[in-house]
This record gives sequence, C-alpha cells and structure tokens, in this order.
Amino acid sequence: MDHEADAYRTDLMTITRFVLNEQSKYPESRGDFSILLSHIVLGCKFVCTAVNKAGLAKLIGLAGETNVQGEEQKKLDVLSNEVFVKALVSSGRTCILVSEEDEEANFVEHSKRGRYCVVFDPLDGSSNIDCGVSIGTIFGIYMVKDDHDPTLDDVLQPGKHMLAAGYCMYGSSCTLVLSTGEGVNGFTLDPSLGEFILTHPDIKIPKKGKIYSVNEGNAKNWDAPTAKYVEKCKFPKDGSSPKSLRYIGSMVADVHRTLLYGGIFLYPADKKSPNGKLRVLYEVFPMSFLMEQAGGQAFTGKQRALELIPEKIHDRSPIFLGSYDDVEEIKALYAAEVKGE
Ligand code: AFP
Repeated sequence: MDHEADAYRTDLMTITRFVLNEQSKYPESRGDFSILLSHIVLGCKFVCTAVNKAGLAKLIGLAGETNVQGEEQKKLDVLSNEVFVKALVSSGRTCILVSEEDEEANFVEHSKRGRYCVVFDPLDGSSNIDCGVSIGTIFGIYMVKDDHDPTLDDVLQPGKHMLAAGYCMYGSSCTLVLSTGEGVNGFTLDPSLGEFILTHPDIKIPKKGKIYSVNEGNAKNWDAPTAKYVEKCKFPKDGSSPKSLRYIGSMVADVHRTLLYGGIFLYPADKKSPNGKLRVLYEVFPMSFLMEQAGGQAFTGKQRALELIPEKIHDRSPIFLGSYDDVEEIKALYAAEVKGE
C-alpha cells in the first residue's frame, strides 16, 4: 500500500487551510485577507453552481440590458455581479470595488469598509455561455493607501502593486488559480465536499511552449510585429516545428491552458482597436500577475504589462502573455520595429 499517497488523499489541503497556513507566516496579520478571500471563494462557488444549472434553470439568455462596454448582458452576468458585490461588501474588508459590469467604481459604505480594493470581472467570456464553453471570474486585489479616505487613485495603480490575483474557471471542473505574490497555486472544487482542494501546487509555466492563441480573424488589421510573430509560429525558419493554434475566445480558458501547457496568448492592438480589447484592471493585470508569478512574462507591445498605469477604471490594453521565451520573441520584434529594422 502506498501510505504516502493515501495520506495525501485523506489529508486534504483546502483553500481555507492553505490561506490560513500562509497567514500564519505573518504573526502580525489580522486575518483580514483570509476573510476577504473566503468571500471571493463563496462567490465563485455560487457562480459555479449557477453556470452548471444554467441550461436547466433557463437562466441563460439576454437580460435585456447592455453593460458599460456596450455588450449584451446575459442574466448570468447580472447575477454573478450581484453575488460578488454582495459577498465582497459583506466581508467588511473592502472599500472600493471595480466590476466589469458597473460603469462607476463602488465605494463601500463607511460602516462596512475595510482596507482592500477588489477589481473583478464576475463572468468573463459570457458570449460563450449559451454553448457551454468554459468561462470564468477574474479578480485582483489592492490595498487602499488611506482607509479613511479611499479615492479612485487606489485602484488606478500599476498591476505590480496588486497583493493578489486569481481566476476561477467554470469548465469541465471548477478550478480556482490564485497567487498572493509567492507563486501560483491551483485548487479544484470537490462538489461533494463543497471545498476547493489544492490540486496544482506551485504552478510553473513551461519556459517555451508549442501553442499560440489569438483571434486570427483580426489579422488584416494587425501591426507588423504581431503579423511577423504569428507568421513565425506557422512557418518557422529555424527548422523548428510550427506551433499549434488553440483559441477558445474565453480569456480564462485560454490563459489556463497557456499556464499549464505553455505557449503564448495574444490579444494585440489592431487598426480598429488601437488599445486592443481586454481591460487593464480586471483582465490584463490579474493574468499578467499570475503569469509572472508562474515564471512567464506579460508584455503590452510597449512595456511590461504590470508597469502600465491605468487612467480610467475600464481602460484597455494590448497583451502578449505566456512562456518566458515565447514572450521574449515578440518583445524582440517590437524592439526591432522601434529601431526601424
Ligand atoms: P465576452 O465576455 O464578450 O465573451 O468576451 C470575452 C473576452 O473579453 C475574453 O474573455 C476573450 O479573451 C476575448 O474577449 C475574446 O475576444 P474576441 O471574441 O474578439 O476574440
């Protein structure tokens, strides 16, 4: 009998236990972060259940509203946003919330205020709901500078100031990937226990990958470095094998695959969208934070993504993220473009 394996199966590392273990490394900690995270986890469990039931419960379909990005809003988007906002406010640990679904930042009322700012997309990839493709929640956490007087500047900070970031993917299993700035860990929801269990400890992205992930339908509007890079992926001149293309169109799913298998995910600028499509605060930053923590890189076409300073809460940015060596290649192409080569 393999006693070690048996011990592992019976000694479950739940996300709560994991975070409390981390917290115990900081004796001065008041446990606020653990409480905040437990409320985020609750939101993820709720949304997971709602997503799983969507077809049956007839929750899917248009809610008849458009969100601030001018996109059609699905009932699940509305529901997920409400659940997360309520869970975060009731944690008593937040002071500013920025959601993809809300035009304005939400300043938590004084009596329920805490020290953390949470930026999040409650249900990213929602155009995929109706066909059952994996979708997810993305979040990033900042600490407010002055908890008596929180201002929008507390969330308009470069991504490198985030304390933690993560996503929860609602797919064939429900997987929560989290970084508190000391590596990346993945937890899978055990539906029978209702607990997220550590299943992917210390995730490291392969240094180089064999997959590129991009919406090639936008190719006619790409700039030269992006076009050259994708051409290299398909027709490498150094004798290496071409890369495979995988694109789901749901950032959480595309980034999750990139993190585990390696490769590169691109949402570049193009002539129609000079800032790309993805939102800085609650898409680009959290995913870039996770990539760097896993040993990869994230680049905007001009700079390290986490050094970008957003001007508005719903700003967008081009993004190239993934395996270290793959991102290095696209950086070299942009550098050559600047030099006029
Ligand atoms: P939706 O939430 O409208 O489905 O958009 C998803 C998303 O923001 C992100 O999850 C994808 O990576 C990206 O857009 C896909 O965009 P394209 O459809 O333009 O490829």
